[in-house]
Amino acid sequence: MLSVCQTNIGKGHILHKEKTPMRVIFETDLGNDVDDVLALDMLDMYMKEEKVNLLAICSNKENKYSAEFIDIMNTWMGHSLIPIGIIHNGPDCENDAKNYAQCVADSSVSGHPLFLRSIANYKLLPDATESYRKILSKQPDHSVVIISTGFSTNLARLLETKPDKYSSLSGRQLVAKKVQLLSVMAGSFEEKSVKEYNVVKDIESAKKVFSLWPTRIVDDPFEIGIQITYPANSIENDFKWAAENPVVDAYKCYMPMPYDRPTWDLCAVLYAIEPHSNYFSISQPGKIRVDNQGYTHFTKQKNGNCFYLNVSPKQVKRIKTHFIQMITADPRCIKN
Ligand SMILES: [Ca+2]
Repeated sequence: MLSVCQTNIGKGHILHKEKTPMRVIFETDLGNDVDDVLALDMLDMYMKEEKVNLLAICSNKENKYSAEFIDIMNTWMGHSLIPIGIIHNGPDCENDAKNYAQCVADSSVSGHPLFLRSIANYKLLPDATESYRKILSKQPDHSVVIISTGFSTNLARLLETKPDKYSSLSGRQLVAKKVQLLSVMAGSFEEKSVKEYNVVKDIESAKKVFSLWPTRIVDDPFEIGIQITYPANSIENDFKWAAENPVVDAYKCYMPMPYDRPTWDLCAVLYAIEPHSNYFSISQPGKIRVDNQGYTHFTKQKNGNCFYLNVSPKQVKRIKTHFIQMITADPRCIKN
């Protein structure tokens, strides 16, 4: 074991443990862009460090391979008990990208699946809105961080839920009571704004979340992740410690190699888990509005609950180094 882990010791990736792991729910459209996989990998590494208690992973990509890939990752990382929630009647994103999740799920050797699973039937997984209500109702007040790296559909539906067997509170009241932060990859606030994918796929839900969310929102906009790319040469050279790795296989399957991919979703994870490490700077408080075309608008407001991230060239460099260290670390070698 020592010889396996020596490769990571020299990397300067010394990870400190928070007193109590942060309670996190990961909301993802995993199966569209591959940065969700790297973001999930980061969360798994934070779990290994006992910095994060990943309460659930909810998919807003309506495709069975999304949940199946999450199960493969959880199983591979030794986190097979993390609950998974799925979406029904979600936005149509079936043909938006090459489904690397299916590609990895279909990998086999001599007729046997290459990666193990822990769940037998993905259709029986609970709806994400039910998962949220069930899990949030059991958490201490103002303790949960939600990281959203996909569409807003599940979160908008959660806000509209009614009292049920899990809680006498409405969805909005439950979020106000239990959630401390929504770290969300969405939108753009540059002068030359772009219609960002996560917003335009479900504009009505994005409108609802940004206007009705009752706690703090920190937005990781399009222009952050596009400045910080994950290097193809890391995918090709830094994973000698695992011959078969769902993260590497997903990356290689998503687009023809070599390519460097923006780290949009990883930035939402990094801010959420390490908000005081100065990886980013943060805007003044304000409100975020989504218009009918899917553009996002930020207006400063003294008591606003919304903020957005910025990065300097120096921070870009530091974040990129940190991402590579985290993603390439052998999970067997993480010390608490
Ligand atoms: Ca995503």
